[in-house]
Amino acid sequence: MTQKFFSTDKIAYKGPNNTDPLAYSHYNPDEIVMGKRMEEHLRFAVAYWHSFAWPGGDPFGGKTFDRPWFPDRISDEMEGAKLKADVAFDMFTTLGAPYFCFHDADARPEGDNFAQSTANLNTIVDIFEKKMDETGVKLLWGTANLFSHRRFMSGASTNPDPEVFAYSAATLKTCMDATHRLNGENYVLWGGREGYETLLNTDLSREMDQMGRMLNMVVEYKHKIGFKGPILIEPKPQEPSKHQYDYDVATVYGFLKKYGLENEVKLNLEQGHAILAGHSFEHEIALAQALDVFGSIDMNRNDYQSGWDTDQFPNNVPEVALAYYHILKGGGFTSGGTNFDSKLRRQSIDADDLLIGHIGGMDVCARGFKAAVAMIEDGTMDGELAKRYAGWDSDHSKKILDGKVSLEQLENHVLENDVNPQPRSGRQEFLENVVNRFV
Ligand code: XUL
Ligand code: CO
Repeated sequence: MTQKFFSTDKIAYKGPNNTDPLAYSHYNPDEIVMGKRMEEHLRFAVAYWHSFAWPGGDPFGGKTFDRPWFPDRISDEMEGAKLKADVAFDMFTTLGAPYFCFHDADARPEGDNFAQSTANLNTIVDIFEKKMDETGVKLLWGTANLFSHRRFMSGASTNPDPEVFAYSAATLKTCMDATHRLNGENYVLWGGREGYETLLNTDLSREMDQMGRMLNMVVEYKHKIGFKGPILIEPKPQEPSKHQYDYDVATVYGFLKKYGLENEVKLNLEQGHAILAGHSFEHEIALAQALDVFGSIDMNRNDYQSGWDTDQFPNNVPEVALAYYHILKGGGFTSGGTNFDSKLRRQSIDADDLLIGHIGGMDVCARGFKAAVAMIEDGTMDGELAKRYAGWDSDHSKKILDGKVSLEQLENHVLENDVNPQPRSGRQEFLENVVNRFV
């Protein structure tokens, strides 16, 4: 790179009294928490698309970001893609972000045909490989963009045209190959157009079968190439489609069961998507854990008034704290991590705004995480939960759950013991006040 893009090349931790906008106040990667470095707990990742490929447009206006790698600034698109990779890795190392995530379409220019697009991708993957070696930055996950190009407007695997299914399968294969080559720790599928606008033109049952078949092919290929990380589905209820098939955790789990994939596929949960589906983020996390399909997270919030997916950096510590509380209770991340699927507001046009957005996100996550650790170490909340369900630990109760007791036997039990249960307080306010001690 001839000219530096950012004004600094190192974001340091300066502690909670810090006022330097280009330093961390709470994220201290080397701090040992619960026996592990904070960096290893949180496993932060930068999203290539929002930071480097998104031009800042909205439905009423075009690009606001003036980046030297955009096509109106550099005529050779491949040169632009290389410059973009330079700046991206410069940002990862400046932030000290251990991971990044990318779609094929964020990283390489679209070719005139499939073969050329793949060749472009592989050229950039060569560059990524070299830069990852040099910097130690790792790939949290790779994914295919099967939603932006007009060929995918009626869906990828759920398209009425089997040739679009084939094109999508071919694209998925190239992206899985790229992810495997770069030692990606997960592979993500977000079904951006896997849904419908109107049932008047949609055969829902057929489309679900197509999607189930594609996912099975992805799993078969993963095993064939020896990719060790999990395949992750990212649920979202709507946007861009009016209705998306991967609505939320419960819906995706039902889908996985129907197509025999519940032991093969896990989930990448996004905070903003949970809210769009009418859930809290911790609900989606706890449910995925209960169903044994929790994988990774995209930690970006929505604007709660506007009602769409605004992909903002997180800034609500109490919300983030409850998310990490559940993640930690489930044992923490294994292959997953904290990806910022976050973009700047379109008026934040300075290069350093990209650093500042990520610094804020990482600091908010670190604060929430530390609060979650304190809640766990304090133990009041867990203790309350244990007390609330203590009755289920008796031998009699265990027999019920083990299927050894019938309705008639329970009727006898109630009659013989004159059972007359008395309600007990759920103590929600008490528990909320406990949480408030830590956030
Ligand atoms: C879209 C979204 C995607 C996925 C990856 O809402 O979250 O960026 O994370 O395709
Ligand atoms: Co996402």
